[in-house]
Amino acid sequence: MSYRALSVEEAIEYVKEKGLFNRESNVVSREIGDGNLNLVFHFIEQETGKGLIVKQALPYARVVGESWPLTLDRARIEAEALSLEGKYAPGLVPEVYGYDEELALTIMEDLSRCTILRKGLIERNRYPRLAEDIGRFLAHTLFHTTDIYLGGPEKKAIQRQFINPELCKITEDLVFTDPYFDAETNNFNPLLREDVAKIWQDNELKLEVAELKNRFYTEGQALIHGDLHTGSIMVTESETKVIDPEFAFFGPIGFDIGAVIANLFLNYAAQQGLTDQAACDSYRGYLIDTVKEVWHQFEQNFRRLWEDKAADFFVKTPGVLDRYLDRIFADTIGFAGCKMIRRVIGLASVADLESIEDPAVRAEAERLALQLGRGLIVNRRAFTEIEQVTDWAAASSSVSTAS
Ligand code: SR1
Ligand code: MG
Repeated sequence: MSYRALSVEEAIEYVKEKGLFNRESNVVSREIGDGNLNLVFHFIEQETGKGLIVKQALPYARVVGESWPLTLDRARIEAEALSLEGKYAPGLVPEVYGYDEELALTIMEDLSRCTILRKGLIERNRYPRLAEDIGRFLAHTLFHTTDIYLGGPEKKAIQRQFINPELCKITEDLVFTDPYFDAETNNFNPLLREDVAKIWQDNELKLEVAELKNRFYTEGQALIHGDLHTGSIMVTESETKVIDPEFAFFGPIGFDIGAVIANLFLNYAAQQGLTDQAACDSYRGYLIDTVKEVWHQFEQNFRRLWEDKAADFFVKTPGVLDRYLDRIFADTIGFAGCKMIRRVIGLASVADLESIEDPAVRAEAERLALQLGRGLIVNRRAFTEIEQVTDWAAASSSVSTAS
């Protein structure tokens, strides 16, 4: 079948034809995609309750429409990345049952028992497994795709599979460029005009963003997920699943860790909308603890993997691992800052902030997000421990609340 975007009826026909359900079964489907790019079909077989997901790439960015064409190859990248991630972090990604190159679709495990983490955080839920699972996911998927583990030639053979120029370009533009000038795609709260204009004039900040952008361009350190915000994580009380690696490519490790931390801090900033101060403080405490724990879990797992499995000539040289991790830490903090600023100024905001109805209250939360984002970027080399970062964030937000 040559490519066409499936209707719900065609999708049901497709999964039956593939033998995923009996032809006679009563299969009900809904298109549930709420992301920026793709169609997502959810199927339920009425007789058995068996569920299934089919994710189909559209030949354009759904959030903008057909005027923004986009490669279908991202469906292949996603299917192949899920398979590698599943190998190194078993249980932490959905199971893939099939990939159809012509239709640019992936057939995968139904995760409807899980909640999108962003939604769960907006509802102020707490997830006991989250930090440990995400730290493990990061360490295992990233370590096992470095040169340090694979060796140069094998790493490059895999890297070839994940050349992803169009999706990288989206990040280069939307994260590292457009928020720093009056780009047409930007979309920010009009009450922030003065704050945003200040950022456009802020050469100290732009110098640092230029450096981080250059690291994103050039640091092919490991196979990164590439879009690991809280909409790409699904959770229950007892499990965590990372979805949607269509932006995957060989990039800087800190970009993935920074994405997780940025999105926890964005929710932290969005608590500004809460009138119940005790509830705000308590949930912020939980978010801060999660930020710290994600980093610690990543670092502990990564150190263990390095000690057990690293193969490079220099791995036992004293100081090499510490220096490698220091670099990842500074990248993490800087990229987290970039990812916060883009969600306030650029295209594709986040529901944590958007769901604050009063524009003036929302502006307060967005100002805090900008202030934290800027601080993370320009101070990233001065921070040496995650506790310094979270203490600084907590102190900045209490000043911002008081003023
Ligand atoms: C046009 S795509 C906009 C954003 O959605 C994705 O989730 C990525 O974050 C991208 O930057
Ligand atoms: Mg996505």
